[in-house]
Amino acid sequence: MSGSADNLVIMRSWPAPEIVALPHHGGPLSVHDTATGSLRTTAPGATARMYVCGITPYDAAHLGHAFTYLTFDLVNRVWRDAGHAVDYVQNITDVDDPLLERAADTGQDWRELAEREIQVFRDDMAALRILPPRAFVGVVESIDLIAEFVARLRETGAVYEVDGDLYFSAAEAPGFGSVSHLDRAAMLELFAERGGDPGRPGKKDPLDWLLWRAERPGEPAWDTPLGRGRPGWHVECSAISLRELGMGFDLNGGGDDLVFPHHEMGAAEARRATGTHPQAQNYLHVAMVGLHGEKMSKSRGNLVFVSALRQAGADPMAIRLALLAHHYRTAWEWTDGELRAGERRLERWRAAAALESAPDAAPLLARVRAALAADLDAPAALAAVDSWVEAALGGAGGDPAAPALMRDTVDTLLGVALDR
Ligand code: 5CA
Ligand code: ZN
Repeated sequence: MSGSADNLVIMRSWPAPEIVALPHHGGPLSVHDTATGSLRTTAPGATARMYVCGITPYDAAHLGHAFTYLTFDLVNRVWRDAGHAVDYVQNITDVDDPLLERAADTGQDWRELAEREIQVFRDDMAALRILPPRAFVGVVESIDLIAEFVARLRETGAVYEVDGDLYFSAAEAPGFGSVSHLDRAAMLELFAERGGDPGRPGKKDPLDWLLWRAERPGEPAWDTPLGRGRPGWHVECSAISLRELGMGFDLNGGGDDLVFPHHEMGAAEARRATGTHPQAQNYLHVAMVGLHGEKMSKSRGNLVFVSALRQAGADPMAIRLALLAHHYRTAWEWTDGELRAGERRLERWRAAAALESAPDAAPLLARVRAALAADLDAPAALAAVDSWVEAALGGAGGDPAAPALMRDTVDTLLGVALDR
């Protein structure tokens, strides 16, 4: 396998849904920041900068993924509504062990597998009306960038070699623990569970992590100044976010399975490489969606796919409403009842939006804005719309402009289009 230019595919993201401007502006967004363990008001400049960890494309996109990307979509919408531009970057882990293993197990070419799943993901994101990132960046197209970043880390003296592979020394990681605040025993446990190799002989510390994997027979590898090989996992996100957004960007996030080791190790890399910190002002993590009592995960195979629901005829807006019924910090379980509840809600909202007149929707806009600004309380926003809808369908109000303002509010802030 070679790293020649013919496999350099610059990733496209997906088509953007239209955003309608609402009257006036919403207020600043507060979110629960993992690193400080507190509710913090985000304070972006004219352009808010957000990085979100993207998929490993061997099975995309299940409802857990959708819940995570929807959460950051709310961040995006609330910031825009508050008057900021948003510079949003997302990676794609399009070369990594789990993808290569799946390809090998199923006798597929790993590139074709990734390409196909990335396209399913794009289609799902577009159907769910998730705003696309400005930069949707794959690892395969970023090999040189990542190798340069690893070389830069090596120059700082934080890197050593084990049988040709390069490791970051946890002892040289400035501020290690400042994202997750876990004790060492918990770190060791999670590291073993989530792709780490605490037991590998030759490491100085079990927590030291892989930056660069030298070529193995049958595995993809690229020629770089580090030798032939491929990047480790965490370093892709620190290198890509640093190039695209710099240091101190406004929000770094993903599902809460990424707090440790992924975001801890990535933050340490960025800090060591640049000598500055923080990598991000806030770290936001989304609680896990489960199915049948366990986290929905590709390795467990207990998945419900957005694409399968869509193929079975589910309205993507009902799926979106089903997800919005949950707060991002509360783990929950998917059931068929979730989708049915989303469908019922969508029906009622559409009926109310189609009325000739309804109760003034300006207070509704204010309530939805306030709910989302307060740690993205989507369930509270839905409850506000529900009560307006109930009044409207009950015949209250005589404002002919109200249905349009309600539609725009729901469309722009919640991303739910009510036209059929
Ligand atoms: N490629 C890496 C990140 S660099 C990765 O974690 N890929 S993933 O495909 O496993 O997950 C993609 C995103 O969905 C991550 O942010 C992950 O934290 C999130 N995620 C995965 N499973 C769930 C779940 N069951 N519920 C909520 N979010 C999830
Ligand atoms: Zn990541």
